[in-house]
Amino acid sequence: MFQKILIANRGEIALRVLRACKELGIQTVVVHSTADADAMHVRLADESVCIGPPPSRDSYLNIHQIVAACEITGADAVHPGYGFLSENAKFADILAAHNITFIGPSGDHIRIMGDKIEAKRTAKRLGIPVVPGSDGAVTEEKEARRIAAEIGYPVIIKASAGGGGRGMKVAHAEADLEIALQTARSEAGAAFGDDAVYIEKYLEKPRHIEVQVFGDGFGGGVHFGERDCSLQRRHQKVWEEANSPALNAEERSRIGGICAKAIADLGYSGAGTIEFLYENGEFYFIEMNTRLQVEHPVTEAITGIDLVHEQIRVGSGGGLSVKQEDIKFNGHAIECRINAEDPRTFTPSPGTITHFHTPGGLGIRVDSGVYSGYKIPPYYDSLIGKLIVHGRNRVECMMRLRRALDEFVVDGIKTTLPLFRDLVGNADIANGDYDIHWLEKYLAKGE
Ligand code: MV4
Repeated sequence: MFQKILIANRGEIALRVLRACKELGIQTVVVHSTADADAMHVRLADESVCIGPPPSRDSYLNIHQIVAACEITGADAVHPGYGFLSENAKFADILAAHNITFIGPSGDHIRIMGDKIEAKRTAKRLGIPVVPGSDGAVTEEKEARRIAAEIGYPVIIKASAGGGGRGMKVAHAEADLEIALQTARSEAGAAFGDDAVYIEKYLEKPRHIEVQVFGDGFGGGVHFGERDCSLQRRHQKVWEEANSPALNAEERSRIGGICAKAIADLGYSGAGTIEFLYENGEFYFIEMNTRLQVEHPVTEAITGIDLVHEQIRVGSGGGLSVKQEDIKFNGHAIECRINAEDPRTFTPSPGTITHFHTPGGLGIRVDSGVYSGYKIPPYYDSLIGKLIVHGRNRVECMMRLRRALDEFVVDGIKTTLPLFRDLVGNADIANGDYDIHWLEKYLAKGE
């Protein structure tokens, strides 16, 4: 097991990882920018190293400063959290070259999944159902026309170096195709320095369902069920749940089994998320994330398993603490992302939190790095906490969530709490009847 882990992140996820390290008796080092000197994770860590000025590229993204902090403190592993360097293959390779364990998959696996064309080709080879479309990059309009005619309109053109919704263009008919292809290619070239694009059938009303997987580091793979993350705004998840209201146990175990086997065959190590679009009872792979995700607590709530403990165990070569047959899905969990933003316009609202009171009681978890008197710096993303609620079934979970939202107090700044108080009272949400476009339509109506 590791003696000392350096946490290369900030905010609620730095605290989340720190808690797991403490429970496992592992010493903790955190790195922070000058803007985060008063952050909770800095106060609670055994050691902290200031690695630079506020902009991320000069601190949380500065690989050399982080490696230096490892050397100075004698950390034997790095947990990258999510965002920042968590899916940076070069960072994983550099740490390995310094004999420091990157708690995550190999640089090569990160690289494959970062290239969306390569990721899709790999998924298909491993027996994962993918969205119909081109086999690789498409450059010529003629070829694009042939593929689109074959799969049928509408089609979507995506940047291979994109992901997470960046660099996509929809063509509803052949007349739109040329412009869609040209703009997608030039935007991809400008944004990512790589103009490779691919074509897929455009699914009009899917849900976003993702499967939590783990490779044990010895060629084994398991799945921890799925999360439904269909409620998004501008490709930012807002509300996530496990299980998906759309799946039954048989569908869960079928797609989960396919993903677990693929992860084993790939020789993948650590936590991963296989993202699907789900429409008319069918799953279509879109991307794979090679990190721990923001929404991992809903999976923890229904399985009772600490996924960060598992990451650390696997990273240190100790394998998983559970086999597939030990992973049971118990009840229902929902996560609300509480952002320091205007609940209608989503404009960031940094500043001082004058009063912070979190709900409690059975089935309630709040992951947050903020406290009364804390000043939110304006340099980073606006997530200030997550409310995760568990119940024996979805109805109980929703009742408990409504109560927890009533108790939650965040004064001094604007937050997205009022949005969630509206959503828990909505009939479509109560019925689990929503797709990836539901939230944007709801917000556009201005109800
Ligand atoms: C799609 C799609 C429809 N058809 N691909 C957006 C983020 C990126 N991960 C993939 N995305 C989409 N890919 C096909 N073939 C619709 C989206 C999409 C979306 C997906 C998940 C959650 C919210 C979304 C919002 C708009 C579009």
